[in-house]
Amino acid sequence: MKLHDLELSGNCYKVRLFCALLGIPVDIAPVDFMGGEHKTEQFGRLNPFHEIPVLEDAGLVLRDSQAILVYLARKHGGEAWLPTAPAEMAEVMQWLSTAANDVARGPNDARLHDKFSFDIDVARARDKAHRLLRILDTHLAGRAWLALDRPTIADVACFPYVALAPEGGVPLADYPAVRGWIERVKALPGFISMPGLG
Ligand SMILES: N[C@@H](CCC(=O)N[C@@H](CS)C(=O)NCC(=O)O)C(=O)O
Repeated sequence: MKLHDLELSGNCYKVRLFCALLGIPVDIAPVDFMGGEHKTEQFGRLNPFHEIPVLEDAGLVLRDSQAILVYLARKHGGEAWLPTAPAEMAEVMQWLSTAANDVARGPNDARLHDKFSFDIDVARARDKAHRLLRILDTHLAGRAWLALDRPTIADVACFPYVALAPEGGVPLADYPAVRGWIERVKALPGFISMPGLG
């Protein structure tokens, strides 16, 4: 199994982290992101959206970190990380949508602006980040995990850019339940870190 990867990407880290939590090996193929390798025609044959991560597994080529988590959870995680009962599966999936939308357009965009100089309306991204963090903090006030009563890929999908929010000028000081959740994720057996997580 091969992951086309960038160490500083939270979307790629999501996949590395989940492989570590599952205890499955993955070969890392670093992409020269700053050199524009992902924009080449050759990379476009792997992912026509020209984005990382991309996972290759026995002839299968998968783009999008959420889709990759779904694949790995169902292939290697049994019912633990993504159960198949309709309501339970949907409860996890709604947080994958949150990761792809609210997390991406909030804390992720703010970090892209501050850390990688992307041309993004950073005030708007920070507003969205704080709106998301208020919702998460309320949600997590009376529970340990985002979905169900245990860690699932909902937590893995949302974790990186929420935990990295301070790198985009979005402090977590006002969100104690979110900080408690971050510590719980960091305490999971097999957890690995990435630059910026402290
Ligand atoms: N929905 C995709 C988004 C992936 C994405 O935006 N990746 C970034 C790196 S973190 C990228 O490759 N951006 C391409 C670019 O900025 O040119 C996912 O979750 O994997």
